[in-house]
Amino acid sequence: MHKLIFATNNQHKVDEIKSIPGINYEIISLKEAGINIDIPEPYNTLEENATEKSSVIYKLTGMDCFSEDTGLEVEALNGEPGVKSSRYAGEGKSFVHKDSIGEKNIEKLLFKMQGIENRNAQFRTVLSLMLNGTEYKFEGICKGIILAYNKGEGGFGYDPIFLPLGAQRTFAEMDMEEKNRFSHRKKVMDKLVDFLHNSTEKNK
Ligand code: ITT
Repeated sequence: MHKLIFATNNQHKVDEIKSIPGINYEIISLKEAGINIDIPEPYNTLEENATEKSSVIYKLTGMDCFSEDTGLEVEALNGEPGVKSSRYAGEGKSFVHKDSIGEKNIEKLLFKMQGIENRNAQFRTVLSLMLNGTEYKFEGICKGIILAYNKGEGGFGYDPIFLPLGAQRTFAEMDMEEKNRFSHRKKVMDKLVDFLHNSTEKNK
């Protein structure tokens, strides 16, 4: 099976993507590839950071790979925390919402949104694929609203305060299969899978 490195250090992202059925590629995390680096996200856009992450891993390995950068964009806050989602309340990682940084990010966001009626928000994921040395980009969006309090114990990041449009439960109350019915990450992966399928067919 064709191998594809997923350039992330966030195990939750890896688990979510591996839980999607029917991907005809062997997805290998950085950890599984034996690569232990903290890839910088130096830019002010999800697009540039996604490119940075996949390019770093491509240069290091020469292998086909992809990365994604995700932000929670809140309408009433002009798109904040956006590209700063993982470090909204300060530097550090927020892989698990139970981490103190993850909790602090949520606290800061809920504080900023006190008294704000417009709770509209979206998760936006930009995926950068490096295939045979060429980059391709894809986007996935999940719209929803920000609750005024945490609800649910699962997931990671901002999952406990995000209620997707059309859902009755927050992402943190869903198992992965249910989250995949709504999520930005699943939508962008569907585009990636279609693209890979079409490019494999063309090369036959
Ligand atoms: P990598 O860069 O190693 O992939 P990361 O966690 O730093 O991991 P991002 O910069 O893309 O990844 O993510 C920014 C933050 O957005 C992330 O740390 C979470 O706090 C939040 N986030 C991303 N996807 C999320 C999701 O599906 N549910 C809830 N929060 C999410």
